[in-house]
Amino acid sequence: VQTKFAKVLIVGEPNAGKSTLFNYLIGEKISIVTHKVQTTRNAIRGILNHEQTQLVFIDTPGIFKPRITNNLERSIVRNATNALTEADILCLLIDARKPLSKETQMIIEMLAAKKEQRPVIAILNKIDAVVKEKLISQAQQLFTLEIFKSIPMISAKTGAGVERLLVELRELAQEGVWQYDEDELTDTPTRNICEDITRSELFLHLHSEIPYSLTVETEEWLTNSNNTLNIKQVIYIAKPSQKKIILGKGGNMIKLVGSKARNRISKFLGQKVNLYLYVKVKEDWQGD
Ligand SMILES: Nc1nc2c(ncn2[C@@H]2O[C@H](COP(=O)(O)OP(=O)(O)OP(=O)(O)O)[C@@H](O)[C@H]2O)c(=O)[nH]1
Ligand SMILES: [Mg+2]
Repeated sequence: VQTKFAKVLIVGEPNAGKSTLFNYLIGEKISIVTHKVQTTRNAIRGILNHEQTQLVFIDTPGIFKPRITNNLERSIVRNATNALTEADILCLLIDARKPLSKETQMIIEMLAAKKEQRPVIAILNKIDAVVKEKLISQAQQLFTLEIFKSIPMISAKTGAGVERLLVELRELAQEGVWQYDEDELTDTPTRNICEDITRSELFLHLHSEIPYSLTVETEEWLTNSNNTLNIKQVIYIAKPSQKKIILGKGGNMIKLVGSKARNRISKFLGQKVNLYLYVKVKEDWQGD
């Protein structure tokens, strides 16, 4: 049987629901989701096989206009735009609840330049939270741009419309060899996914700007004799003054984040886990 293969890029403004869609498609919570913008930092690949077709989805950081002075913001956006050249099919995810944003319009301009080389699709997301009339006028507005091959409407949260989208993507896939093994789910290392789980708990529990400037790294990953996995992660912060906030009163915050993250990591790995979190100052990591 002739196999088919396509890399499908998911781009869009921050908070459009890209990682939610990605996880729904892959059937695993590989990419972290929060209600805050700029959750995803690196492009992450997930593989979905169906009959003879292999689709590789690439979840990217939301694209926005970075502040020139902010190296982290610039590298986040670069991680997304670099991925544009790698894909066979480009999907722009749009939050249909609101009018087309500046960011989305900026991305549409980037995609317009690519539409001769590969199909570009505009996906209206969050239809579970929008009235029908609004959806139709949004779709019309996008249609008149003459850039998009189609304008499917979905809810990444409920899964509505996603199966139809998949049928279309499989039809667009070209004949070619599969680039990943049949049983492979992602090429992102497991420990990076676990670092992201901890980072997302910090995002969820810290009500401040700090999560945007921190990073999580694995320092130790060891299975002990009781078959329990010991993981040591370091939370790198930009300023010494942030340490107090991350630790919380009497260590409350770090304990809460640690126990939530441990449960999720343990569930993800299907294994008992001891998670040890350390906070360290790394003055200039944003410039790395
Ligand atoms: N109602 C509704 N909410 C959604 C839907 N899809 C995503 N969301 C919510 O939108 C928020 C952002 O979702 P993410 O998947 O993290 O968005 P993202 O585009 O990956 O964001 P960045 O990584 O920051 O660019 C979360 O609170 C999701 O639960 C949807 O179809 N309907
Ligand atoms: Mg994301």
